[in-house]
Amino acid sequence: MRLSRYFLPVLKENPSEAQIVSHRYMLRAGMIKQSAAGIYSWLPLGYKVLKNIEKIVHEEQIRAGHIPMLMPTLQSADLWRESGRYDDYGQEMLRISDRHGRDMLYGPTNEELITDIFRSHVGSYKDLPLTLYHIQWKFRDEIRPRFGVMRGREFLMKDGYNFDLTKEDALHAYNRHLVSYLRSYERMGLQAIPMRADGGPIGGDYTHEFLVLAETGESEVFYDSEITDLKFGNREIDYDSVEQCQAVLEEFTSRYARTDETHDEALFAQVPEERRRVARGIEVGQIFYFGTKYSEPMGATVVNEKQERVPVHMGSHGIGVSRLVGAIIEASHDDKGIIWPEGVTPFHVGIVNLKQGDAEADAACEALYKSFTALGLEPLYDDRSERAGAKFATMDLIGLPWRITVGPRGLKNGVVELTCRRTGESEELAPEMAVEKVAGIYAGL
Ligand code: 5CA
Repeated sequence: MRLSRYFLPVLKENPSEAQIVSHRYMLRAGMIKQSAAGIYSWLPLGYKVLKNIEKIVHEEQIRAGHIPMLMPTLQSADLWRESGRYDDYGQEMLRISDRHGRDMLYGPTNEELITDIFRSHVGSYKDLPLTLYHIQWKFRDEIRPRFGVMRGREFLMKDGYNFDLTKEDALHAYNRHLVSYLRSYERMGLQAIPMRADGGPIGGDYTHEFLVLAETGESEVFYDSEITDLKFGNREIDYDSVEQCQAVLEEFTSRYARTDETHDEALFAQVPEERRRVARGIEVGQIFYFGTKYSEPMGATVVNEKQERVPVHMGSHGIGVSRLVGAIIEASHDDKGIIWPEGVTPFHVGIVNLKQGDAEADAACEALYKSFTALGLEPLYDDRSERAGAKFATMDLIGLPWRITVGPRGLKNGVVELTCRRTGESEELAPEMAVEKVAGIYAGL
């Protein structure tokens, strides 16, 4: 993409409404624009990051054997009356009526809708296990939408639902989700720690939240510092193996880590004092096992091997896709702007032409642009006739992990400058070598 033809409405001033750094940088980098309280348009740069996060989530869910689909945003109130949640959900639910006076709602989550789909089409234990998921917009009429996309009213969520014959099978599905979530967050450059939590309006008493540690996080968390040394890394895992998934769950959940809702002072006191941490975190996902809470009242049953009709065991599993954009910025920025992890960056590399209009510099930038594109990478080429300082400031703000600076002086010596956004370190090297180095980094992801 050439910056002269892109839509990147960068703001010079700090927007006064933004209280935290991610909100400030998302507005300043032209990623989002508020349309109403807690409701945003995703401008091209923000949209690209959102799509990159979605792609990682899809890839990891499919790897775990979960099946993608799509359910609507608007739902009929009748299904929610069956589960009893139409009254229970309270004012967070946006209630609408259509022209025939039928009660509708903008879905805050999808347990009822998916249970209805399941009961309409599945009747035998032979069709289990089954996990269906989608990535769809949700609406929760939060009393205090704030911090930009972190606590929105309309937000994008991945929500997955497992259907199993027995509690044991459903717990395997739970563990599978835990593993796939660890992998997903790490691919986004994040450490998200599973912590025992509370079921809230979704229900169930077996649930973990995934928290990214950040001072601006809304949740208070208590944990054993040893947990921050754990990495999932590139290990191979067989998602069908009950033992392997269980072992990962045990590894990542055996140390003390809880949100304030489930915090237990007496248990926490057993952690050696020097390892006890009290901090804040951003909840980027939550997994639940709730047994037959929805299947029983809604009649989602299957016939088992003994020809008995039994309600299925279920769980639901969410990732805050749009919230993650903010969470990643909270975890990865400096005073100049965002620092995107390679896994989610909107463009792979920035090209800064120090002297637009100089025949040699222009040609060298065009050649770099072509080389990256031919390798399947997306460069953002700043081809505007701006001062070098302004170009650098924009690149630093939007946070591409790698920048190549091209100028007549370097070209005379046959070199360009490659700069790492995270460390600020630069090196001079031949243009082909710069391309090779950047391509190598992305090939290793
Ligand atoms: N049905 C279950 C799991 S599929 C569910 O709704 N879980 S949840 O309530 O925990 O939401 C899942 C994730 O969505 C949360 O972990 C959080 O990351 C994100 N989320 C929840 N509320 C908001 C909000 N108001 N703004 C942005 N993201 C949100």
